[in-house]
Amino acid sequence: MSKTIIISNRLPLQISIENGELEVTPSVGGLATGLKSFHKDGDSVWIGWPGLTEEEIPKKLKEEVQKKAREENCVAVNLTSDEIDGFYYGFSNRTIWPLFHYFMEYTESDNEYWKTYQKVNQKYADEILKHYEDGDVIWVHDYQLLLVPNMIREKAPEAVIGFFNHIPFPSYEVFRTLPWRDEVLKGVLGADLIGFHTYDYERHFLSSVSRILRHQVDFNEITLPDRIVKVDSFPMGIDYKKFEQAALDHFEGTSADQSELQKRLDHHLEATPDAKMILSIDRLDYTKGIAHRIRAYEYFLDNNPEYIEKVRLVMLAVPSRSNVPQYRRLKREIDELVGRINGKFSTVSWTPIWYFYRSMPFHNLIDLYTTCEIALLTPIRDGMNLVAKEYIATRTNHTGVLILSEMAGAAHEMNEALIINPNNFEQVSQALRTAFEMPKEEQIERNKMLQKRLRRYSVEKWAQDFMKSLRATKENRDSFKSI
Ligand code: ADQ
Repeated sequence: MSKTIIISNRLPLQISIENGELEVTPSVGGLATGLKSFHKDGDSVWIGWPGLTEEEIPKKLKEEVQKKAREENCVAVNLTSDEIDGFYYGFSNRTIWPLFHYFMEYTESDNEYWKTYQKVNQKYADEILKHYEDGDVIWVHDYQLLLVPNMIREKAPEAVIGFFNHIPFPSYEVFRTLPWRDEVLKGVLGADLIGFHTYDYERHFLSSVSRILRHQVDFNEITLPDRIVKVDSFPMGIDYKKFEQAALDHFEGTSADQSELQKRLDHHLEATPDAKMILSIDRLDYTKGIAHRIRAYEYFLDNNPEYIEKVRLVMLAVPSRSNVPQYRRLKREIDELVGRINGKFSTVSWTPIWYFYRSMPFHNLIDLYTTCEIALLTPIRDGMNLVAKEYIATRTNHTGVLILSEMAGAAHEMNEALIINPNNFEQVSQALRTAFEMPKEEQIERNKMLQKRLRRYSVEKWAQDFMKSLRATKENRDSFKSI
């Protein structure tokens, strides 16, 4: 029987060593949570890195790592720490990530990173080929594995291969600056179907293919000498029921079930009943506009002193990629900004920003989503932004206001949110005032429309749509051959 092979940089599980024993925990993050249900329900195998380098796994535990992965229908790709440095922290996160998010000043062009990226992509492709059988469908994920589709195609020309890019694809004028632009495009074009979150990313990709490789592009199809490649947009959804149910359970729980965080949030609400909490949650990443957000909040307090002691920004930043210098610098910048603004505006009974720099368990995320009446998500660029969707899914009484950057892919589907340009502090400030004063009826009306859409286009639907489209490309290929 044919199966689906999913490939992503990381496995949906994280293997670590505690007191000499292997521990398996689920990975957090959009991709892992999104595809987990699809992986569990279907006949599929997931190939990826388990989170420990070869050097970190003692010899006697090497077999055990594979065994633990197999129990979850996963296959662990072994990577050395040098490979992780060059492939992940290097080319993926110092070249592709900043370039694709329009941070050209952060983009490094290092030939050693590129060589390691090619070598590691080949390792993933080889691992896939070990498990591939005729009739299997292969689904490759994200910017760390752009070369994998063609590496598989070279060895298995008949394979049905899909590729999904979780981050933006930049405009041609930006993409063309990449020294290895031809190789990257050729790598992705090994796929039969290439998916993006939005129509804009799809258009940018098609434009780069036509202008750099000079392939014929008709609407959303690229004609190669031997095949047609289809490009389409598939906006990724969330596991809507999971977030909705978690919020319902949260409200049903007794006070004894309450977390310490919830107790503090409630205490604040009781002490200042006419105050509102503004939530922001992101990985600590320069693309997420965290520093801009704090400055916009400062602008808001400077220009609207009547809100002093009436609002609080609850800001959760999850540590991320701290091996990359820009991320360390950003962490310092945010620490300083939070300190300066708290110093500037705090009163005896009030601090304007509550800042958490850590990962939180799922139930605490739900505490924050359900308690904060306003969510302020202001990425400078973001492929999709699942946090925006999760916030709306947990608002089971339909109140709450989402303020969302127009630079997030999610903004295309979430028109009922207050859509802002994160670089325009006056606009952000105006949106905060609107959110604060928005009547409950209007909040309910907006959120009900958002919820209806998010419930329908869940992550399951996203995966099904992609797979359906991918399987259909096989029929197209067969008819192309018979012409
Ligand atoms: P990310 O940049 O990681 O994803 P996002 O889409 O917001 O950003 O997903 C973050 C995920 O992590 C959410 O599902 C959230 O619940 C989870 N999370 C956040 N904080 C957490 C915490 N403290 N503890 C546990 N879980 C936490 C990339 C792209 C995005 C794109 C996704 C999916 O950058 O643009 O939306 O992939 O394609």
